[in-house]
Amino acid sequence: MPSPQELKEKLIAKAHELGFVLAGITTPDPTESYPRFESWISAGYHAGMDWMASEHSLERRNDPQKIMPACQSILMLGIPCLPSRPENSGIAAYALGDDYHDILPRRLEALSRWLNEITGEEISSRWYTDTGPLLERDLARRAGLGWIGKNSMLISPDGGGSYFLLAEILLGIALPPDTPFAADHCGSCTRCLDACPTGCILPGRTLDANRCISYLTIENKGGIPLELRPLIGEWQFGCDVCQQVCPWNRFSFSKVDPAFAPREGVPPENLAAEFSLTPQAFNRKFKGSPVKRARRRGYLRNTAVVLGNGRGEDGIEGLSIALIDTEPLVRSHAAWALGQIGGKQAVQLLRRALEVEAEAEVVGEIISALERNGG
Ligand code: B12
Ligand code: SF4
Ligand code: SF4
Repeated sequence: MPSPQELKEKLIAKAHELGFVLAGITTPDPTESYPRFESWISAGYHAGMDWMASEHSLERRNDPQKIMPACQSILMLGIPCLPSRPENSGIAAYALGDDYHDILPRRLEALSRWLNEITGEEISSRWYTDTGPLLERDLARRAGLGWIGKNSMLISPDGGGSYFLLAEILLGIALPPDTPFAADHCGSCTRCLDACPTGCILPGRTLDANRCISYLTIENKGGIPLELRPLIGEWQFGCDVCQQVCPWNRFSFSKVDPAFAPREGVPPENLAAEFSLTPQAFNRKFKGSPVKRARRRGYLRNTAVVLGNGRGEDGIEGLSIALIDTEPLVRSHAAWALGQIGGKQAVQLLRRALEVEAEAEVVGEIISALERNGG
């Protein structure tokens, strides 16, 4: 069996081979920044993500050994996700290609299997990416991968910036930990704070999810608050503004994993045509894509908001289909969007919809859209 140091070097080399450009080891000690997380939850900044505040999740998030008592070290990994696609595509960079929640676990499993082979032992392991009750950014900082920027992203100084995703393997073997990242390379820069469309970035390197476009367009299952809709601009799924403006992202990783290459039709060339997606067609199109997380109704809700913000008359035809969608959420946001576009044709469609609409919430949106256009 190789020495712990040799084993660590080999493990990290293998992780690089599997596409994890960033790799480091940390201890399974409780995360020092947990009190920050707790006060974030107490302030309600997690918005509708109730799963984050559950007693069970809180207890485990503080202490990795509560998840795996045999854990002796944690391998923290980062994989670049910025495909070579022009920015401002309306869909966040990480969501243009295949879903990392599907791709990465296979690689984490392969890495664990490889470790067993090379040591000749059954080393206990548990792997996660995103969905585990772990404070991934702080663990990554502790494993030396980078610092936490003012936009709350984990940023790598090694030419990587922040366009990468995190994953980890809890290991039942002690490996020498890396030096935690202590420096703060944000300095006096405030570009992300100045550029965030909704001003949701908080001073403590966290944000208020209630106002974050990423939350509003992905995790939020209900309506988007009226006052925030115009601020969403062109973001149909997720948001990258606070990363696009970050000077550290001028130098992103040169080698991007083929799995994150943009899928066909993402982002769609013709937004208005998306309203014709039946539930089956939506599932087919977004099978294996992160976009499926918004579900059809969330995706079409967002699409309506983007068209409303664009105010182009070419959106009207698609929105007329959205106005008779089976989902009230889609109909209400389509009504809002038509109200934003305005003009004779939009008003006619809204009046006709008012005659047949049965849902009180949608009726309210139609009336308010008509009022904005002179009744
Ligand atoms: C909930 C969640 C969200 C929420 C809330 C985001 C937020 N900033 O809190 C929403 C839906 C808004 C979201 C959005 C996005 N997310 Co998200 N999200 C998560 C999730 C599941 C939990 C994050 C969390 O606990 N938030 C609560 C706050 C309090 O925790 P935190 O941000 O981790 O902050 C901790 C540290 O930063 C630390 N800290 C802060 N300041 C300091 C200072 C010092 C000195 C120290 C020591 C520590 C410290 O304290 C906090 C508590 O530990 C993680 C996965 C995970 N399990 O961790 C992914 C994760 C953070 N998301 C990720 C991504 C990619 C995104 C988006 C870019 C997607 C997009 N393009 O739309 C955006 C980015 C928005 C942003 N600027 O953060 C990646 C981030 C990768 C990276 N390089 O940082 C993660 C790690 C998922 C993954 N496995 O790759 N996300
Ligand atoms: S993801 Fe967008 S809305 Fe959220 S903090 Fe960053 S810039 Fe602001
Ligand atoms: S934009 Fe500036 S302040 Fe914000 S994370 Fe990047 S370097 Fe830090």
